[in-house]
Amino acid sequence: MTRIESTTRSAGVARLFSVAAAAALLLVPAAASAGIIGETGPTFYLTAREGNISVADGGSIYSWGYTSGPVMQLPGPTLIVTQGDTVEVTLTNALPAAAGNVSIVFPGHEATAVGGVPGLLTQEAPPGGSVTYTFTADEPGTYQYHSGTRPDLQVEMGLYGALIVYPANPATVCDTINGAMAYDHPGACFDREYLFLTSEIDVDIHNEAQLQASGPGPMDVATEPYHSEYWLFNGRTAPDTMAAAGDGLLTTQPYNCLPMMHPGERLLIRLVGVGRQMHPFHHHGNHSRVLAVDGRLLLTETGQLAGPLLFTIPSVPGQTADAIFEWTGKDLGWDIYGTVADGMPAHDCTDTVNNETGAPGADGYADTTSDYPWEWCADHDKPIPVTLPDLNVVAFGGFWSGSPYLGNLGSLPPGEGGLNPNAGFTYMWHSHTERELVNNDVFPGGMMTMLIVEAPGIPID
Ligand SMILES: [Cu+2]
Repeated sequence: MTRIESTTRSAGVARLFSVAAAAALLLVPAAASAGIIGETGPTFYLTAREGNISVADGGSIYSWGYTSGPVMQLPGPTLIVTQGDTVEVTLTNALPAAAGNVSIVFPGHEATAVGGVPGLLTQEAPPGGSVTYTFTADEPGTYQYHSGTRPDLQVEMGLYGALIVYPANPATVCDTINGAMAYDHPGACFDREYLFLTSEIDVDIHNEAQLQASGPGPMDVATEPYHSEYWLFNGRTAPDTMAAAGDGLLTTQPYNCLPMMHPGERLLIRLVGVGRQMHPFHHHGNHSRVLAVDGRLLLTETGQLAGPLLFTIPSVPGQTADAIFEWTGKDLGWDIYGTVADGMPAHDCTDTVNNETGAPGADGYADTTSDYPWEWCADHDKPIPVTLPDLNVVAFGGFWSGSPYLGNLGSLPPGEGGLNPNAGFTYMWHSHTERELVNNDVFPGGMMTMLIVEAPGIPID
């Protein structure tokens, strides 16, 4: 057994999904980000365009999307601003004339509009025309934006995106990576943040819109009865969710969805329900503390966090939820870094300070300064409490590193594994409506990804 430094993940991923999607899927090493990829404001120029997205069963689906560039994207750019900003969004309509007008509404914000023509919910951009929306980002939090014109059709087609407002001049000081926080509250400090934008697709609607797109209009596309065949995180179906952000094969779907962390870090989940279906967002590995809903921090009268501790967070259409997820070796019952008897390097479980506060005194965890941080010392040197089966009788999952110990790659038969080159611990994060873990009825797929808990020292950029 060898302790892993770092390596790549590409070849193995293809093998995992070789049944359904390997031919279509060329996964390259995924680059997660401590921050969320998006475009920073406060001024944005978006254009509504048509195009195609790729789904992981090899399909291509006609769609519409907001973009700040020449090619549509799904979802629209994640708009990033700071509390207090006066946000200005100019929207231009480059959709086929048959699609008619298009617009944007910003739930949670009072937007005024200049230009365009009157619509049901707001001023709209007629074909070839523009409209400018302005609002003040009063409160920090996670929000969404989407079309306010025939939203049953235009949101289905892809006209939506996320809006993130970071707190300004916070009183709170966070002892996290970049001192990051989602709200001005100690409970909202985070080390890494990931967007989970949930949506679904009924292909019939997209096909009918494509048929009518070159016609005279106005479009008469039925959106009921609704039967979706695809379910997406951040505009992608699994396993594309785990491919790199900006992957060259997913030109209209720039955002991936591959949460990664080290033990002891605080991961912020920004969950955004943009579709019409509720999705039970189920994250294996631990519970998470819900911080806020629709950009409003949930607090007790005395200012303590009041949100629930959940294992499944409902992703509700039109709603957003923020939650903090943490992972350590606590309560596993065995030494996450392995035992000498198992051939692991000897290591101490040095516990002299409180990892949260830095105050002197043991807190049960290996110190963050040690080479083996956040091990639960009560389980130090305890082997995994099962006898691992012989390699000849194991059915291998692509994420199995060959070893139950963090950062350790074990022996694997040729062609097995490969998805977990740093021997992290992987946990599936997915919709718990399990029929949504397919691409057009082919499993695995859909609204699914993996959290990867990497060993200390393994870079997560
Ligand atoms: Cu599950």
